[in-house]
Amino acid sequence: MKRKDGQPMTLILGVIGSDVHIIGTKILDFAFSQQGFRVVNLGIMVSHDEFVKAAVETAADAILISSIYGHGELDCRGLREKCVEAGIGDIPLLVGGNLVIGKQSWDETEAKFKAMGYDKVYPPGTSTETAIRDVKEILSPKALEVFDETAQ
Ligand code: B12
Repeated sequence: MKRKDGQPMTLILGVIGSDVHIIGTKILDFAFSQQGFRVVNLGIMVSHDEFVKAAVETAADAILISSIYGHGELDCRGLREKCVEAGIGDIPLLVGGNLVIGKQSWDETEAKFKAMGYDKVYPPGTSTETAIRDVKEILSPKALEVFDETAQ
């Protein structure tokens, strides 16, 4: 997916906090790259500052955060504020994985993360197709090509 200037849309991807579960982000990296996105995969144990620095340096179009080990609420709190401080306050923030420990009400979890400034919040087991569809939709106003809902 390309920007209006012809450059590929850039996504920052990483596993936040002290979390080492890397497999999901490897799959997301592959799937988004296949769709023509430029993926800057920061790997595991990524701090707020690392996400923000990478986004600023690459003029990224969105940040995709993965949190699998259950401490997502603690780890994700404050990232939006860091983005604002760095002058990229309006960058789309998408977060997914296993955001909380055990089985808690999804509606409550989603509401908590939205209140923290996340644009999209994904439940466990979200497919790459869903993630790609949403990112294309969110970024379609900045895109060169017309967003095609049927495209994978
Ligand atoms: C493999 C594994 C490990 C490995 C990780 C190896 C590695 N380097 O990746 C090891 C053994 C290290 C490990 C350690 C731990 N683990 Co572990 N682990 C797993 C396991 C078995 C599989 C995870 C996995 O790879 N899934 C496959 C990938 C493809 O799925 P995924 O990560 O969910 O990602 C997909 C989607 O969720 C989505 N997605 C993910 N992120 C995002 C982000 C966005 C924006 C979007 C759109 C989509 C998206 O896209 C992916 C593709 O579809 C799960 C149980 C399970 N069956 O899921 C437990 C599990 C994740 N682990 C768990 C726990 C508790 C731990 C430990 C805390 C255990 C401990 N007490 O030490 C530690 C944490 C260590 C740490 N600091 O991170 C819990 C988490 C509980 C919770 N959140 O409620 C789980 C669920 C096991 C359980 N049932 O209790 N673990």
